[in-house]
Amino acid sequence: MPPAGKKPTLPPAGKKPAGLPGRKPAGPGGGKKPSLPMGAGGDGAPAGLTRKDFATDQDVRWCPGCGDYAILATMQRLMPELGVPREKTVFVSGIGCSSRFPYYMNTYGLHSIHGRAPAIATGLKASRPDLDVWIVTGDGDALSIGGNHLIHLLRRNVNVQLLLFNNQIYGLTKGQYSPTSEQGKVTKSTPYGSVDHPFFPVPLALGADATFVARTMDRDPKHMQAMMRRAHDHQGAAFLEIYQNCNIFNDGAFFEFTERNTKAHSAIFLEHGKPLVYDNGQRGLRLKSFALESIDLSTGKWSVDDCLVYDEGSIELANIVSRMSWQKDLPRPFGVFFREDRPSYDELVQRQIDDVTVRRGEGDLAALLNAGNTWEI
Ligand SMILES: Cc1ncc(C[n+]2csc(CCOP(=O)(O)OP(=O)(O)O)c2C)c(N)n1
Ligand code: SF4
Ligand SMILES: [Mg+2]
Repeated sequence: MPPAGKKPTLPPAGKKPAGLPGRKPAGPGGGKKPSLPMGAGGDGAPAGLTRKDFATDQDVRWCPGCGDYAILATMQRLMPELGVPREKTVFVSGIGCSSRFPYYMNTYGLHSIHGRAPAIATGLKASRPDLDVWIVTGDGDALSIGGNHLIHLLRRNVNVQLLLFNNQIYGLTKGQYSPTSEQGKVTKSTPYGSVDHPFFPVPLALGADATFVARTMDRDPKHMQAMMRRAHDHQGAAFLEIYQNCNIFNDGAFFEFTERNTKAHSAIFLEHGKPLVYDNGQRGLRLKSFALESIDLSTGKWSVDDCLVYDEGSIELANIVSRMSWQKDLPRPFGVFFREDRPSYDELVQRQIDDVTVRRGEGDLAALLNAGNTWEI
């Protein structure tokens, strides 16, 4: 956590609500945003809200310079554009610096239990599908104590957006290594270097059958906003990893990919239907057997036509490209790795309730509780 007593300045200015709880059967196939009545979210948002309407009167308790500010500012700028009323928007977080996010959003929010934001958000979305639910979590919160809950949220395809602020460290508890810290990381809890093999969140999300998987960075607000919007537009669990600088306990963890002097040749931006080109058009990636190879486009030997054209609907490509994170000689990918349509958990729950109600009539909870064997104590 930031040094006590500091009041950093406010950050610079800057879905998909599914069907209402009213038992609307959800059709198979997913991918379609149900239209809502005015006032129910989406098209019902009051016009004229600005970024300031989404800021709160709370003192922001992040360290000055923390990457969390840029993420907050980007979200506050995006919110009016999404057009979802504040009272229909909920931010659910776990525990960590990142998880303080709901205090700073003028919407509903739950600063919940360590690692359990996905479980709480699942219950919320299943019982109130009209709400637009965002999860904010950190690499420790989501992948250590909450690893189990994360993978089940993704495989179930709960219709929420999950933002994983990855700073490769436990910030709140003052700098212990996390599941995304690199091997050999020296921290107070690993004074001789961590021996753990790290997780890469993107391949993990793909392995859990997430239907939307993307990565962005705190230092590129334009890209970050575009990815947040894509996550929001997706019907189903949208997983967005955000590289976030913790300037106190892990400063510069991602500078190679985010800073002007190295970004062009260290980062590549995936775009559906476009060739994989980076380094200001000087280099590209081609598929060689089951792996990617970096090719020099400046010598005349190779051209853009030799580069792989990205297809975000291909799980095979997504798996190959996500594994590039392990290869030092290849750039780090950002953008949407994968997207597919699949009915969401909350849709299926509602559909099942509808089906059973048609066949058996409205349920009677009191009768259910008193059915079968009961005991008086
Ligand atoms: C049950 C429980 N175990 C451990 C902790 C201590 N703890 C608080 S936050 C945290 C990790 C936070 O790391 P991360 O999720 O990466 O968030 P960051 O602070 O880096 O944003 C830990 C271990 C706790 N609060 N509760
Ligand atoms: S993530 Fe790091 S820089 Fe940000 S508030 Fe926490 S300790 Fe401070
Ligand atoms: Mg962290």
